[in-house]
Amino acid sequence: MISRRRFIQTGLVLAALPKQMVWASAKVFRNTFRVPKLELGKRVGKDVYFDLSIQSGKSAILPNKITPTLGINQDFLGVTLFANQGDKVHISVKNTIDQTTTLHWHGMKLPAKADGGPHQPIAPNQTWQTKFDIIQSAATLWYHSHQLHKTAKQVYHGLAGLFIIGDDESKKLNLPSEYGVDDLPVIIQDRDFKRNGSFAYLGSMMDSMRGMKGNTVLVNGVVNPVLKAKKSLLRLRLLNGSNARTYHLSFNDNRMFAIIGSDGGLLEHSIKANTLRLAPAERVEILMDVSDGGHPMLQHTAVQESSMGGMGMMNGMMGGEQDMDIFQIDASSALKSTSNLPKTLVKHNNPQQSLVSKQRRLVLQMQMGPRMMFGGNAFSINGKTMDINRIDEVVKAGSTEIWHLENTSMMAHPLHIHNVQFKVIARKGGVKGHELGFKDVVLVHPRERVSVIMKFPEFRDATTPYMYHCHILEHEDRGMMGQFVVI
Ligand SMILES: [Cu+2]
Repeated sequence: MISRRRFIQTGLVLAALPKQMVWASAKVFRNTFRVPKLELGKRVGKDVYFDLSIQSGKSAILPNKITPTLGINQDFLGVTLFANQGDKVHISVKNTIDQTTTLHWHGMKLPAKADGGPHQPIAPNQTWQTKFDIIQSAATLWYHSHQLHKTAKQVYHGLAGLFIIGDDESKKLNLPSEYGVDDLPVIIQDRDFKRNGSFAYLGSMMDSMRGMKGNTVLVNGVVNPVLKAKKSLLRLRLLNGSNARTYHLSFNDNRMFAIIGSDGGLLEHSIKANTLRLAPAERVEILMDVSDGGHPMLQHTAVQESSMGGMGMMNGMMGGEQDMDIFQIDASSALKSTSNLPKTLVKHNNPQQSLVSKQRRLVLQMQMGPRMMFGGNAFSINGKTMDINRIDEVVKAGSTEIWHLENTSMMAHPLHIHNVQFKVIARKGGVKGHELGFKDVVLVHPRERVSVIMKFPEFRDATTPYMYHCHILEHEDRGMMGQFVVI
């Protein structure tokens, strides 16, 4: 039996240890890691049929509490859709909830009418039928609500899931690819709860200004789960599905991992790293070796993404960051993997600078004052807030363009462009890590200019626009969004 005095001493010893040693030795998560159900659809040759239902549900997220949630084919969040490059997907989306919503295929190259943005609303009890060809390479994409002015709240309550694309080139690499075994989705989201267990959303003016950040982290809808690793080489498909928080990720034992993919698919070469930054909507695929049988914990380290110059108090309020544990891996019974960690992955068909026919400038702004304080359209791009009846940019199909994203506001904004995968060609400090890959969203810091190059797909539609917008969903809903058509 440990005496009280001995117990106190042990406590002191623990307190004196470096933080990461305490975590590594003492902290063990108990909740079971949940893998969203894989939905392969009904396949007839290259035609794949998906039947989706947007529904409300009740979820056990906190102990002894029930949380009202939204989901796609399940109570909370969406099933994982999978299709191959070259497939034609036919998707039926039935809206069984009592509000109008949409489903947007984030990162997908597709005709504007199939995009699932604000121009394809699905009223309650209605079904939206859409179809498109999968023309791009293997990637971890996702899908989520994009209802005008309602996206943030609907995603927060659960309208988001993964859409994985496979292809022949990636299959040859012998990467871990057994879904739920050594190929694992990791959807990271932060939430706040009311005492009765329901989600707390926009409790303060600050939540709506900086975007909603919660104090509880969920992985695939579960609070701080532990993953019992079955294999010694794991592929994690990380999605930052949070409304506003940017994560600075590392493992508590500081272990190295290999970054193999970004938003738009696999990188050309794997990159060794022990930290990575993941802004809202970004995806990164990593490979990690857990053959040591350890218990690594993925953590978020507080870094302020906003900058208010000398206004220290405002800076703290705008950032509101704290260190957070995300999930743990228990590798004590992992079997030796036969998969690879290749150095060389796939060859990229990069957009050519010599073919650039147009350059555009998007200036990201926020207006302080009454509009900001009282929930109006206080966020803008090029001085304009989102207007669904206004086309902001007209792009030629098949053309190559450079867009310069300039942030004159005091907060970082992750800017997302629909229907393209771009390359970052210039940013402060150079382009590094997963930002070397194809991307559809990029974080732009205060007073920073990030330049991206992209080739637009050959889909023409003069009347149905695509969106570009900040992926802090409260900013998107409050005006930081514009529309472009491709002709
Ligand atoms: Cu923003």
